[in-house]
Amino acid sequence: MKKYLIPIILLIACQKQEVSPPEPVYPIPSERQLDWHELEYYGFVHFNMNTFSDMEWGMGDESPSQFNPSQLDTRQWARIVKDAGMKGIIITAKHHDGFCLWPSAYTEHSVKNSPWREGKGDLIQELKEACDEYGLKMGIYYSPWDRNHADYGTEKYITYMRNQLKELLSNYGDIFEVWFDGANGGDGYYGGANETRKVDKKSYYDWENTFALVRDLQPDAVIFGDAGPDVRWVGNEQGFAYETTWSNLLRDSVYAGMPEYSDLYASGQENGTHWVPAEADVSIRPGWYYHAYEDHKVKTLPQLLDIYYKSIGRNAALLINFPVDKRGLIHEKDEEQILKLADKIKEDFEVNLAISTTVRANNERGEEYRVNNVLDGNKDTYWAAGEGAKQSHITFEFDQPTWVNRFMVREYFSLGQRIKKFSLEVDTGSGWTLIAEGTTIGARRILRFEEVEVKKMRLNILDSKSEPLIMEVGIFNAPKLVTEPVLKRKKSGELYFEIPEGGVDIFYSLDGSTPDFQSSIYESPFTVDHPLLLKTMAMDRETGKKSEVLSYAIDIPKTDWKVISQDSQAEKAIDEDPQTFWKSDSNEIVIDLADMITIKGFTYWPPQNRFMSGIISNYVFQGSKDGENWRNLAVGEFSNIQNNPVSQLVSIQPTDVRFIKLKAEKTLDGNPASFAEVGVVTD
Ligand code: FUL
Ligand code: CA
Repeated sequence: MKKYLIPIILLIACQKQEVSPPEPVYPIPSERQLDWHELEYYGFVHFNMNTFSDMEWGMGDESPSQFNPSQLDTRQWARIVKDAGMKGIIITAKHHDGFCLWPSAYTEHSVKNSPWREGKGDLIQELKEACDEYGLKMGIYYSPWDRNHADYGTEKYITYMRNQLKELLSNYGDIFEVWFDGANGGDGYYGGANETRKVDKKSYYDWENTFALVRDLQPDAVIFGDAGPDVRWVGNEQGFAYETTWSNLLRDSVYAGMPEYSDLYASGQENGTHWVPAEADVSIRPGWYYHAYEDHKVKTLPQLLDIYYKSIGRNAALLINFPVDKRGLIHEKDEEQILKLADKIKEDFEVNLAISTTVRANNERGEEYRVNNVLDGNKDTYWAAGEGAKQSHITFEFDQPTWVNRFMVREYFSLGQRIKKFSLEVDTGSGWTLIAEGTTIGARRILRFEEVEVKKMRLNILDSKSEPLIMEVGIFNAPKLVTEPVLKRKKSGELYFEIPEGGVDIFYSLDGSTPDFQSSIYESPFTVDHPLLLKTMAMDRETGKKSEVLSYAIDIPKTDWKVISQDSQAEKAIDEDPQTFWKSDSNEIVIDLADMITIKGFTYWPPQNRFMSGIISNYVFQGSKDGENWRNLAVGEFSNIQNNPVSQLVSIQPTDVRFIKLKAEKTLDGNPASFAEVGVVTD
């Protein structure tokens, strides 16, 4: 009996009506772009002269002798990137300051004249070896703008740039992406000229021939630039794509570094002529390069997770940067955070609940394009809605009511990005309700919504360029993100908590004890009028998962405090928000505490914005009973405030005062003193 089975199946298959595949909707991705789409998530490393000059954009006059990492270990980078679930590393081979991480034959401004490995080192080679060992791909960032090179701005420099690209693209094996930065033209060292050089960004680099060179040497590499040609910039450095993100781009209207790019082109266009998908780039710290003063500003898990959902979940690839430090290592704090993200992503997408549903579509093109293809985990099979269909829907029916909070859907984009409008509905047992609406889907779209118990879910394609094609669908119930609650305060003294995701409970204690689920549950803002230590944690009561416990020293409220100043901005120094600050032209702040108070110290928050100005390094702190006669209560310096610009606390002998004055004797950059927040200690 058994041996007849195969011929019979073949017979049935042959008798089946042959259905032709859907026609492509142009533009469509090239082979090299299809390979690139597989990566989705990879790492950036900014490590170069700026690491040692503590700058973001070096001038080009730095000396190679400054480049000297003490423990450089590209295998450490590769291990972390691999553990983070990323597929490759792009390295800043040459940044705007012109220093080269490989011993280029065409310049003296490179590692070969540095003390690192006694001038024998080649960082690109070391990285390549580490990538090979860890199964990662390597990409090259190359800044066209070069503030070191004497010829920058002339024809000769283009030859130099191409010679360097030849080195980078011939000597280090396969390169998966060549990253051309759009920032260029401006002042610089330029071999000693120290002047401003502007270039015509459209024509100066003769991109056509430079791209041809890349194609010739690395035919499989994608080329990144504002205008592609293969992969485009997402238009911001925060790492997010847009609710509407097309892989199609009006490429011929765009050139690298054009000022209106972010506003007009970054999200792609429905009628874009070329396939140039978006890559979202973001640094794990505020800066692209390492600065010790940003050690406390490494992005937190909720921030990183949000970036993940807003890039990969919105039809873009995600490129996260590690500012490798002066040792030549990814900093411990950066490692810790990126691994937290990796764990959380794994957890969120662990179980695809869609697999166990019964899936139906209102229509399908034919047997080969049946709707079960969206659940087979095979990226070569897909559901096609049928000739002429621009609207249609897929229904997922669960055996039993199931809690869900994520919906992931992918178009079969090899035949073009098509879908223009969709919605998601759930049936909880009492009919359909809309829970999300959207525009583009593309390579991957992930929707996050409040957890809901459903019997059925329905994806409605409401508008599409042509017959919609869906490659994959996932339905998940991501565990709640149980991160520490953040305590905030209003000027009125009211305390309130912020947590990134709803659905967890916040517990707190006001007596110094460690909170547990029997402690007070936070419901609404509350006031405390005396100093105390507040401890708090978040907990998901369903799973019992707890966050870390955080402690906050609460002091008296600033309700009736006033800054004595004509400047309306002055209140920002006592609004309980360290993100707002007041720049005082007189280099001091005088505060009326409204009552006579016994103080035991004071606190100072320096400004928290990216390029902080007016941070006080040396201070005089004074008190007064009448606002006329002042007495010095403390004089000193805020040590290490440059590297760690967090709240500074200075204790004093208990003193009765009604007025306090904090004066800057010196600020780090010589600019007028800035006060993000000033407070007193009374306990
Ligand atoms: C920008 C550069 O100017 C930054 O320094 C950094 O390299 C970032 C990735 O691209 O255009
Ligand atoms: Ca403030």
